Amino acid sequence: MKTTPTEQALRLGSKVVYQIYIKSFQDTTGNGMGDLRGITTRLDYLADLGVDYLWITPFFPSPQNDNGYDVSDYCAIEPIYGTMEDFDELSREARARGIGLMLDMVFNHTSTEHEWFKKALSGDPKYLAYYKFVDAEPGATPANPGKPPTNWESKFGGNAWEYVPSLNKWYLHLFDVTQADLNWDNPEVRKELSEVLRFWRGKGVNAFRFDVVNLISKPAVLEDDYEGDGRRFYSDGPHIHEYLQELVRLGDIDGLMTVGEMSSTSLESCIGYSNPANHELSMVFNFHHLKVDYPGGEKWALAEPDIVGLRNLFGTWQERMTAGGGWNALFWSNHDQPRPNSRFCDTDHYWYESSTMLGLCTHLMRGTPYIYQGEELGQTITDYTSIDQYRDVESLNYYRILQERGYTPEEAFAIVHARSRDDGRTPMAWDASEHAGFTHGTPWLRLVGNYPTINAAAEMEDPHSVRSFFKRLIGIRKAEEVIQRGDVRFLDVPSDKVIAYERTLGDTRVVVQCNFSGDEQPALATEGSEVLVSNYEDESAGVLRPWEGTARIWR
Ligand code: TEU
Repeated sequence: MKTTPTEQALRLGSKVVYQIYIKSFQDTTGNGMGDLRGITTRLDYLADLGVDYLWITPFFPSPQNDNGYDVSDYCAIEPIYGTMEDFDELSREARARGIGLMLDMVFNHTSTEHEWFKKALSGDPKYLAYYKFVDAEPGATPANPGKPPTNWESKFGGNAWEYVPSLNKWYLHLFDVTQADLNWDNPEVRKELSEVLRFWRGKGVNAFRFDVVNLISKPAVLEDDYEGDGRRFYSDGPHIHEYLQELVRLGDIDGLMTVGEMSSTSLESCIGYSNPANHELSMVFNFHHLKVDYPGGEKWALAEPDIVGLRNLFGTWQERMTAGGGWNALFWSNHDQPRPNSRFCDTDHYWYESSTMLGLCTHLMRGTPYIYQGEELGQTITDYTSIDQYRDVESLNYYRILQERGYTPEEAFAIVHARSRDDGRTPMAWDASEHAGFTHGTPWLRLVGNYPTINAAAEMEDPHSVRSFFKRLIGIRKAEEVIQRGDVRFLDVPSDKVIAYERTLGDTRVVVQCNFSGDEQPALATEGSEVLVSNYEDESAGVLRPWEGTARIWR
């Protein structure tokens, strides 16, 4: 079946996805970690918000070294998160409310606790061929294993290869040492993974998110990278489109709602992944816009965000993905990113304006918006004061690595504080009671101290809250075809702190203007229009006020 670009927009452009980081969403057992039943108890809250799909981060058996992104069995439930019956109940109850579940498939790697890896470690050739094992250098011994196969760096710090003395081989791990990369060049691996999709399909699952899926196709020749950390060799790798098409075909998921997480990707590749004619994925996450505050591309250093760069990235991706028939996932936030209101705006002085302007900025673009739990409440980054309050493996590694690079403990802490993945992973703030209604036990990760005011219960009652604003944004997407499928064009603006774009469909035109500063900025003329949505109550011609986000419509 051929899908035309308009059908694509009709199918995807009216949907909104809500991301649940299960460990931090709602605990029902008192173990301090969220669980599947916790999600079920909060379905009415999510239905009220108006979202269509819940992307739930991995809840499969896992040693939890990377909070579930180290999967040891793809077709079962991790006991801390519940049982298969809990999953079935959640699935049923969600469907009864018109909400679909989007499962998170971590197919680039497995946990080293997975059966397949254990069999590989025992020397079974079938399973050795499931992973990226490479013989040690000639003459290598366990006491002196020599150099790793390449100088590639793990995304969590250190070399990406681990030596196994009993085998005299190295295996590749682009992430933690307990996350071994699968060998997608092996057709049996590809078949196994498509069976996983069929298993969950059989349980009625109709949406999937694929973790770092553009890293699955490694180059045939392994070589050192003298220009970078190795990513240019394996990102959007040689057989990536072929493998994705096969996975979609064998897993029988063509036409379902799917999104691929694309690490250090290119626009051309993303058109390929998401153009319906290719039968790969519905849409893509790319992260270029979330690096505008990385000086020289370095995550572990601090800088002010480059708003002109941000505008150019949004503009290029919006316009060129549209022209190429691709489709964008729209997002600021997920479980790997610090909360964007704290990161890009000023939550000390303009918390409401900051949190709502960001939402308005992406929700009216062309694509499918994603809301990360707590974003709709304006939750902020942590107020942690000490490294032992952090849990994330990457944060703890880099706290050490930064000091090895010569930073003082205080400097290293300041960087981790601003950059940690735990900044977005603190428990969901449900109400003002102890532990914010998240757990009766001890939360696995400390809550942010502002939850007595920033929480769901308080914001549900207030028609002017951040949550009410997000609910309105979702309502506008549902109501306005111009937002669902209109064309998009970025506009020239007389300020380097403003991002503006227009959406058009027939005679309808929407102009969105966002002020990324705490100062007044000049606004574009908008005669003859009316306000579609704004984070300021009254109108003010000619200027954008601090952190103002306003959309105006001509009908
Ligand atoms: O993330 C992939 C990824 O590239 C980023 O998380 C990156 O590692 C991070 O920003 C480093 O600065 C996905 C998942 O979202 C993440 O939670 C997992 O840890 C990772 O894959 C491995 O599965």
